[in-house]
Amino acid sequence: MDVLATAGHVDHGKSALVRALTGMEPDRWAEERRRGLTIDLGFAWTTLPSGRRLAIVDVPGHERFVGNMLAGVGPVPAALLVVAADDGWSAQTAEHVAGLDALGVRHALLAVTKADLADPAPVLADVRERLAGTSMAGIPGVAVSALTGAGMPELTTALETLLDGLPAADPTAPVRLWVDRAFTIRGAGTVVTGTLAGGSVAAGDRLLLGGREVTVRGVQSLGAPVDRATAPARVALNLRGVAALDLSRGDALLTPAAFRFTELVDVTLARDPEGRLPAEPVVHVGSATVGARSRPLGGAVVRLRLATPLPLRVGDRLLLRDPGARRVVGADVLDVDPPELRRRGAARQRAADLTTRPGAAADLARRRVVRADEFAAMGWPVPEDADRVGPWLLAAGLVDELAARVPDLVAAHRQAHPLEPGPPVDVVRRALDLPDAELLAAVVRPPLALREGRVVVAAAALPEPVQRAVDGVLARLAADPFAAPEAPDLAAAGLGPRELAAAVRSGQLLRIADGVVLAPGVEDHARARLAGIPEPFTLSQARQAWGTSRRVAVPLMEWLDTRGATVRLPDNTRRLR
Ligand SMILES: Nc1nc2c(ncn2[C@@H]2O[C@H](COP(=O)(O)OP(=O)(O)OP(=O)(O)O)[C@@H](O)[C@H]2O)c(=O)[nH]1
Ligand SMILES: [Mg+2]
Repeated sequence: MDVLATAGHVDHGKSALVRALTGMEPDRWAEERRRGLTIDLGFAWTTLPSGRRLAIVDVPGHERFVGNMLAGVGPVPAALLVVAADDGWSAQTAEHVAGLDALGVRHALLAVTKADLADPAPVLADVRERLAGTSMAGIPGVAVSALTGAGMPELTTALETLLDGLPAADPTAPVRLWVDRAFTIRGAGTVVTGTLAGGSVAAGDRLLLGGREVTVRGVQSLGAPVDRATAPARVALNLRGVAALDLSRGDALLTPAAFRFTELVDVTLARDPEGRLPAEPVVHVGSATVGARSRPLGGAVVRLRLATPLPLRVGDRLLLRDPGARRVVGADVLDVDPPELRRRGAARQRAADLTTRPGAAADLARRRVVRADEFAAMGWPVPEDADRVGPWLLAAGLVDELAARVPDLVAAHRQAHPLEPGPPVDVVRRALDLPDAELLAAVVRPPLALREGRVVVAAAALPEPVQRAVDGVLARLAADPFAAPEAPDLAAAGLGPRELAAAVRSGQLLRIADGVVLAPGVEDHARARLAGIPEPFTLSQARQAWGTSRRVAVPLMEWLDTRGATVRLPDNTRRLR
């Protein structure tokens, strides 16, 4: 199915043309029919001779309802511009064309209607000339009469050609259905309608509406139930989990986790607005209309603070309207999570950055690290050279850059805290300004390693005979954790000062004092034994609890003090901390 929206001045014959094309009445309200005036959006559909199905969103032409008009055309990619042959280019022709131009609508067809009342040729020529400077430059034009049916076959043919040229919608895209109507049907409950511009919806789908989850009970398209509606399509969804009163035009039903709401966006104006951009433009996107405050950052780059958060993505086209001056300008979203601008000159710098370095890779470079799902929800593709670590995405080159900084951090920490095997991971995480310690796995490289919550110098391989000797010492310490071997024993095993230093560096032995080595983990053993004796205890009592000599007990006690495992009291006794 394809979807297009009408556009054009009040009374120029939009609804009559929709009626002639579809045989359906687009003016839904009694008041509309009584006054012969479209007030709100109307919906009709037909099957063209080729078999192609076409849904039409019929918009009001009256200047008072331009908000409704924009909500109708917002999510629709193609337009049918209607101009009356007996009236020609008029105020709302201009206003609607400006709106479509700001939205960047390129796929459109001009219908000069009421051809039974006046010669359509001059109007056709005039309108096409006026469209020359817009996104709709060069669109085909057809003269028709809804009254006599003249030109209708040509209009149908031109429509088929137009629809043939529409870019295909992405059926796998996440759903962002901008609601244009919400109502209650007796027996069925809440129903919303909208133009599905991407993705697909089926019964049973869960979608997010603001913060709440709703379930799709059933889907209708063009008045008939369907198993699944795939974009582009007009859809009506029967929803569970929400009352119609809680829904209104401009709400969006979203694929969970695929979008994030934002009230701050940096945009680039599609063209320089004639005159200044208003300080408080009205922003239209999809079927939503929200107030905003604008702040020019430099060049065509503007920061918008929205009065209500919207589920926007990078690349979205917004329409900014100055209600007072009846001026509109298009704006493309460049960033949905922009940095605060505090320093002097930050705004100008930001504008320059966004202008000279657009795109996903540059955005990721500015963020350094971001969760991959969040980056995708902003609307970015994964840059080719980005690194992935668990759920995180890192800017190109960042992993290497950080990895190169870790050895110095570890060395500095070991210098300041010689008794610690290395800095706790959180110290390194903070120094590298990383959001999560799990990222350290990617930046800690041999000979460094992550061990027991610290970044340590990993067990560099020891020469065979040294390793055997160290294993012997460790076996002995496993049997008696406080029996530090005597210097002659170490020497006899081939463990001189150099070999011992290497074993300590590798983390296999712990040096408590000159010539006193114990196994890592001795702290736990020491504390366990001390926990078994009354507090406070003397050094001698501790030594007895450990069953070791003064040669070991004295430095071990001091080592425990330094680590904060024990507290030394004024009378020289100690207790566990
Ligand atoms: N003679 C003639 N009259 C037409 C034709 N098309 C529409 N009309 C008449 O023009 C008037 C306005 O037509 P609508 O279709 O309601 O115009 P509209 O553009 O939908 O107006 P709004 O929705 O209010 O903006 C009606 O009285 C129609 O009968 C046509 O081709 N020929
Ligand atoms: Mg109408």
